[in-house]
Amino acid sequence: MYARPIVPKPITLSARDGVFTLDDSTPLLAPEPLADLVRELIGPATGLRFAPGSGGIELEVVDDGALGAEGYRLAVSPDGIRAAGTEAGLRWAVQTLRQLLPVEVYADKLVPGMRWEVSCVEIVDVPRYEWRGGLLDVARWCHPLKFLYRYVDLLAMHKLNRMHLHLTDDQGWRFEVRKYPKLTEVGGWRRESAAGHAREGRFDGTPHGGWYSQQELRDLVGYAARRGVSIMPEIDVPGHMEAAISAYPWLGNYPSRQLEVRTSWGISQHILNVDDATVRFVTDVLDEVVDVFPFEYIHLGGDEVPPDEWLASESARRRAEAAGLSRVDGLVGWWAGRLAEHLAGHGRRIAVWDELLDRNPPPGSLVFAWQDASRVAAAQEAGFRVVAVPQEYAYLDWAESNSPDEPLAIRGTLPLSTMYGYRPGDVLGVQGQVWSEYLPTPDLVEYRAFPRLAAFAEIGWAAPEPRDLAEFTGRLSGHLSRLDVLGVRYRRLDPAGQS
Ligand code: TNX
Repeated sequence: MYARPIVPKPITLSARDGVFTLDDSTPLLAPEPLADLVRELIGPATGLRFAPGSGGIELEVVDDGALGAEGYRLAVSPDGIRAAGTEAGLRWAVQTLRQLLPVEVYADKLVPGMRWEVSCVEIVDVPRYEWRGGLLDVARWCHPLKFLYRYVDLLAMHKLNRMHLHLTDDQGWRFEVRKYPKLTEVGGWRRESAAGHAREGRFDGTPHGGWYSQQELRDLVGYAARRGVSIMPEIDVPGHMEAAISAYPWLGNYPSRQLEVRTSWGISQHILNVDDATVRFVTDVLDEVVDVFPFEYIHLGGDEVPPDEWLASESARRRAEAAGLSRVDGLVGWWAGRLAEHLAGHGRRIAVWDELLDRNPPPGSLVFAWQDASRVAAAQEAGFRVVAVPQEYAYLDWAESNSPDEPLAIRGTLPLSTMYGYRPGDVLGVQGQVWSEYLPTPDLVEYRAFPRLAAFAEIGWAAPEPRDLAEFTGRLSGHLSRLDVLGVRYRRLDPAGQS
């Protein structure tokens, strides 16, 4: 095996004799956004300045059909380092180059006395799946903005190219909406609940909340884009909306009732009503969302919508009838259709959870199949593009084991070995999901996400066959020393044979 472990595994890698050593005289030839990326990713630890010039590191943008949109070639010889690919592909080449260097390159400040040596190698690498994502739920707990940046870095390090930001839920609204300031002023805060903190013993009764300004998110989007990560925002409707209804009670089915931002987990019964004013409200919100997030897809949720309030509502019944629906729960599809039409006017498409499959989703929707693997197949059969996130393989909020030492989790168990064994088939891609009910702190998020997200990243990038768990965990244990340098609070690997 090659001396330095690469995760996700390159499609082809041939070791060659010799080494190339980066030093202060190593020049860099690359178009500007990429030259900056090299300096940002390799500069701080090495202290190298990479003066412009040829004969050192050379990154060349080429249009080579065999490499596709994100593939790259990378050759390290005693004479220098050459990479070729699209701009997107070359970003991944830089990530691979970083993994070819000593792990200390991941330090955020100068590591003195190092020899920045790279063994010679030839790599040709093309991802298997177009969508390789990570969902982060910032609604249940408002994770610090700084951590969102760190998560972007961790995604990019694993060649994951999509960040799905779950921005709204029953327990909190995190996206600043200028037209409706109470969404964050009221909907962004909840009375603290013991849920999720109970076992850690840190419940102190103080309210929890927070939100991100549009400018903060715009900056995050730009930072992520420079690293090859597109951010897809999710505004989850018409269920999971208790925080919004608490801020503006007229959005709900009992406008005279003042709700509270939900303080416990689980699914709220309180959902949006189907009035024109409420549709208008959501389209107003989406107008601000598209202004911040340039990504083609906006995720509109559609999961777990209890129909009880609509069943009891005269206007919902009339709306369903007018839309030709035999049951009120079909209104979930009606909602998606109205909003998809609105977003089409902005040149955007919608993504939805797989519950929509039974509710006539708008054609062209991207379906996130989460309930189980059979829903992945169902979405494909129904002719939709699919991102496979079946919970039994993709839910990083599940505990890895049933050991009593495991921090409290919503469900379990999902060991690394199971995750690594997932074969998504012919889908658009895969995504690891971090729901954060029981993950109130960045440390806990990291504990649950790593190293399982590295396994999922490898499925998304390489989908290696045969799936050799021992080979992977061998490579992974070397990779973990990079996470050590970064200070990631990952879960230690189980002793061999026990995962
Ligand atoms: C189901 S996945 C949910 C989330 C929860 C998650 C917990 C999905 C579309 N809905 O609201 O956080 O389970 O695992």
